[in-house]
Amino acid sequence: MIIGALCLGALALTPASAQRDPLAPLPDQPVRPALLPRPTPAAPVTVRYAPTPLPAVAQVPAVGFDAYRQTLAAKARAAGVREATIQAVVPYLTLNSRVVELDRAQPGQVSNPNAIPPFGPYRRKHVTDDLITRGAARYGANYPFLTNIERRFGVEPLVLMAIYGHETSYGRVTGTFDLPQVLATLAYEGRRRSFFEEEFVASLQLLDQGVPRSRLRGSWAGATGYPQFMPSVVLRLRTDGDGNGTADIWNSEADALASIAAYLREAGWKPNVHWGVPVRVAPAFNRAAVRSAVVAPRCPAVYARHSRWLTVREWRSLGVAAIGRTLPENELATLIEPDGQGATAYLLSTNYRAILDYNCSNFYALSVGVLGDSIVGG
Ligand SMILES: [Ca+2]
Repeated sequence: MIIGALCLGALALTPASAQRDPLAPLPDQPVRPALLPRPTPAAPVTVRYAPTPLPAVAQVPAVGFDAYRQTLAAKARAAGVREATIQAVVPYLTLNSRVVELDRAQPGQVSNPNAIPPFGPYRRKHVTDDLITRGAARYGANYPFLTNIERRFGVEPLVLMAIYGHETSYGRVTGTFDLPQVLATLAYEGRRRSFFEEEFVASLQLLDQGVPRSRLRGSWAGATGYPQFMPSVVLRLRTDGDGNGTADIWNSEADALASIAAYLREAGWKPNVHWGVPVRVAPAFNRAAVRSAVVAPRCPAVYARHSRWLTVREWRSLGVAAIGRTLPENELATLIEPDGQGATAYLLSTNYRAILDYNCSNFYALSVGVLGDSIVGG
């Protein structure tokens, strides 16, 4: 039942951020430019190389885009966007070839589990001393506010701070791409057309609500503000955290943190349960006995790395021992071993899945949890 409820919840939600493609099972594999052949120093100078063909990226034909603008305008009109807003934006839309290039460089599905990279290098890149130190300073300085947010939304504040740190380095890196342009480009490119068309219309609805065009900036994939929300998520969940009467996720940390809390609550966050805990797995542990037979309807490659659900008590009886923090004895948890057998593993509570709703990547969600733990001292 719990699994079913969680899956339905996941289906109902728009991921907060599309910066790392929710379709891709693992994030942040560095996108490396193709290596051009070079002569070694000893090679004769007469060696010639055929020119490297340009990749197919950035070659989306612009000829159809003029007509496609009218499609976007019609969709905006159908959604009730003001005509003045449509006329101020749609005629001036252009294709952004850099966005197409970045989108096509996204990692694909991992078909060979042996090719799954370990978590360690990603963790070292995303759970840095700098992020921990700055997160801890903010956490301490805003503790009364964060306690208030926890009372209001039931979400543990360390996770809010960690998402804020992971997404934008606490507001330092929020992206400079023009949202209507990148959303129109990604919709036109067509890989996920209906998703990006809806987000494009949502960006116009934000303009209708009085958000200045200059503020509608973000990542190449259309995520904006301190929490890196997609426009439809901004429309639905932006929250006034500091009580000044406006919900400004672009300039107010309090509003951003409250908005992240609103997102996680909607994604099914259960109060007073930690996201997960690091564990040691006994060497003789029978992994086949805890394998999950469920295929998740959303990002199945991500969920395929989780075991089936057992209570924390059952896990302990199988020799899975918490290192430090613990989860409640009767809480259900799944096991993940992101660095393979013999390395630190994690028992993940149902709340871990709320973080996956924010961004469907195990590396993302684990590093958010580990960063949050580090911010509060372990
Ligand atoms: Ca506010």
